[in-house]
Amino acid sequence: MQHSRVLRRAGLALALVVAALVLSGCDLNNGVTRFGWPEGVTPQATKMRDFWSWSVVAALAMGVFVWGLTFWTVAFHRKKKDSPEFPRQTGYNMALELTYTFIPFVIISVLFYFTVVVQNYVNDHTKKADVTVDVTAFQWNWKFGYREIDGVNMANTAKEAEMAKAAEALKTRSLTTGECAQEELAKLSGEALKERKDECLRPGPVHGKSGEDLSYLKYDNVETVGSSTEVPVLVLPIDRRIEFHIASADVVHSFWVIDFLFKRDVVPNPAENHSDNIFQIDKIERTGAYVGRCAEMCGAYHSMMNFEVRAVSPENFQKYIDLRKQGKTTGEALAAIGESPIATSTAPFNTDRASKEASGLPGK
Ligand SMILES: [Cu+2]
Repeated sequence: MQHSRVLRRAGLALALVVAALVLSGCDLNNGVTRFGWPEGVTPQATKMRDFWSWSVVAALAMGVFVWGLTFWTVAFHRKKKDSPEFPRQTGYNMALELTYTFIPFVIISVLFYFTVVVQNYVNDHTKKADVTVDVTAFQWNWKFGYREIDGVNMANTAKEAEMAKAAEALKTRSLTTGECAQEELAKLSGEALKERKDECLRPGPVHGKSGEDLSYLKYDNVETVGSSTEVPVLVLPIDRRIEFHIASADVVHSFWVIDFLFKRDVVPNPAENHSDNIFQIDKIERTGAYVGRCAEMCGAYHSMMNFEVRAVSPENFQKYIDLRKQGKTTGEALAAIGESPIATSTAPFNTDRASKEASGLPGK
């Protein structure tokens, strides 16, 4: 019969596509089967990219099957031209209906399973990192600091103690200090005095803490801060496990390195906001300059919050850190290890809002 032949051919075509993929060693890392995604430079990125590719392949296979059935039905089960009869109706076929309820359930379960497996891998940060980096986002730039390198603590404990002390002062801000000075209160009376006193003693908005309390932010001895004229460059070694601790000094930002195929929201007060602000990458696989961006609309200059990850050899990284410890700037230390002292993957944008010129794009 004619339609069984068509079906057989469709099945054969599908089998060929699957066989081609399996025979190619299931390596979907090529321009076609990445389906628009970049290659990625971390093992985490590779896992996510493979998952994406296989999801699209599965969706396409399912799509071809469904399109096949649709066209088969349209072509071979039409009302015949010279027959007054409808084709045989197959509604309320219990077995068929149970089957096409069951199949999507299986598809969702499989996708869910692999989503959880990949997600758990990407979110895991239980292993000991070689380099721990503090990332602080603020309107509108980034600060990067090295907290720990090969077990050596590099936190700026003096600065952090100072911030903690300032926070303590905010907590105990009472009728005798700051905006609730006695002199001010002495001028008030009755309802106004009561109101002002209430205001002074009211717990802060962040779980009772003051909104001005920034003691959750991290400070390190070696830091790189971006400005509107300089794109901050975060220098990292290849082949080392890196751990990122991210926090915002103001509104919600998002840390996004395109070649890591990863981004995560950077929020203020991560603990109070129940945000897991730590993540790891097993390693960066290749040296190079990788552009980073803020991926959460965070105000007027959001689009200019760019940074760069510069991946260098572990030896050069050690030299870079030693130079930074000796007081060299990021640019000077980069130049000393034979790297470009300024970002190469992106450039500072023109912050003049009245300017009509496009700028800041590499090659412009
Ligand atoms: Cu931002």
